[in-house]
Amino acid sequence: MSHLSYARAMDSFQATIDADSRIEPRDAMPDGYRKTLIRQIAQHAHSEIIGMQPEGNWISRAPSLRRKAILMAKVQDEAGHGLYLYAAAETLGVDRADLLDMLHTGRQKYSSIFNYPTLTWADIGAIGWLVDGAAIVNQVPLCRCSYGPYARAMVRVCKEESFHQRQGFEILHTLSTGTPGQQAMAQDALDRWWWPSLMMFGPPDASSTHSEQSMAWGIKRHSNDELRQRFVDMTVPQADVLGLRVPDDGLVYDEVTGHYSFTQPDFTELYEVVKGNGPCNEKRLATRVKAHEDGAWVREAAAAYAAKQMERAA
Ligand code: BYC
Repeated sequence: MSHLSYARAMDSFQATIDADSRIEPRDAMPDGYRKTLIRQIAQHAHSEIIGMQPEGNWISRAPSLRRKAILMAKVQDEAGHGLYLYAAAETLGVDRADLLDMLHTGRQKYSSIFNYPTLTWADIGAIGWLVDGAAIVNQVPLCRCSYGPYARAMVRVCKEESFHQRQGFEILHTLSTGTPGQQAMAQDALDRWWWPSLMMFGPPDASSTHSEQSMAWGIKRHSNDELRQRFVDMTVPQADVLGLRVPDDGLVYDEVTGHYSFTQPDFTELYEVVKGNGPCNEKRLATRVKAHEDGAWVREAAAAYAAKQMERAA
C-alpha cells in the first residue's frame, strides 16, 4: 500500500471509530488494533475452554441427575463460547491451531480465576453466581466493542452467561436456605471466591497497561475499576438475598453516590497467579495439553473427512 493510500485507510478507520460504527474483518486497521484484539479475544477464548475444568470436575459428583444435566449443559456452553471466540479471532488473520499452541506453551494467558480449585459443590454455585456474574459485567459492554465479529459473538455469549449466573445463584440459594452445614458450605464458597472474582477485572486502572488505548479504540468501553465497582454494586444486594456475608469488613453503602465502598483485592496475588504461581496453574495447563493431544485423532479424522468431501464436490 502506498503512503497516501495507507494514510487514507487509517483516516477511514478513525472515522469509523469516531462515528461509533463497527470495524469489519476486511477494513483496514492499525497493526496495534489488530494485535490488541488478537491478544484479548484469544485470552478470552482460552479462558472459556480452561474454564471448563473447575466445573467439569463436579459433573460426576453433582448431587442429583437434574444438577448433573444442568452442569453438563453449562460446561458445554463454555466450549461453545470458546468456539465463537476462536472463530472471531480467526477473522483477524490468525490460525486457531497457533493460538492454542501459544496457550499450551504459556505464551498467551487465560483468566486468573480458573487457577483456583473447586473444593465443594457450593463452589459450583459460587462460580455461576460470581464468576459468570463478573463475566456478564465485563462482557455486556463488549457487545458494543468496535470490532464487529467480537461484538456479535458477545451478544450470544452474554445471553448464555445470564442463564449460567442464575443457575449458580439458584444452587447457592438452595444451600443457603438448607441445613446449617449447607449454609456453612455456601458461606465458605463465597469467602474463597469473592477476592479472586474481584481480580478478574484486571489490575487497577493506574497499573492497567492496555486500558487507555483499548478505550480510545472502542474495544473496552469501561475501565477495569469501573467494572469492578459495577460488579460489587450488583452482587452485594444479591448476597443479602442469599443471607450470605461478603467477606469484606470495609464494605459500606454510600447513600449519596449509590455505590458501595469496598476493600480492593490483593493485586500481588493476581500478578502471582497470572505469572503461573496460582494453586492450579500447572494442573490446568497439563490437563489442557493432554486433552489436546488425546484429541489429535479427532482433528485428523475431521480434516480427512473434509478433504474427501471437497474432492467429491470437485
Ligand atoms: N487474568 O492492561 P490490562 C468466563 C493481564 S471466561 C489473567 O488491564 P486488558 C467463564 C492482561 O492480559 C471470561 N490476566 O489488560 C468461562 C495484561 O497482560 P498482557 C474471561 C489478566 O486486556 C468458563 C495485563 O494483565 N473474560 O467467563 O486491557 C466458566 C495488564 O492488564 C487478568 C475475558 O477474557 C486476569 N484476570 O484488560 C465460567 C474478558 N487481568 O496481555 C466463566 C475479555 C488482566 O499484556 N477481556 N490480565 O500480557 C478483557 O475484558 C480484558 O482483557 C481484561 C484485562 C479486563 C481481562
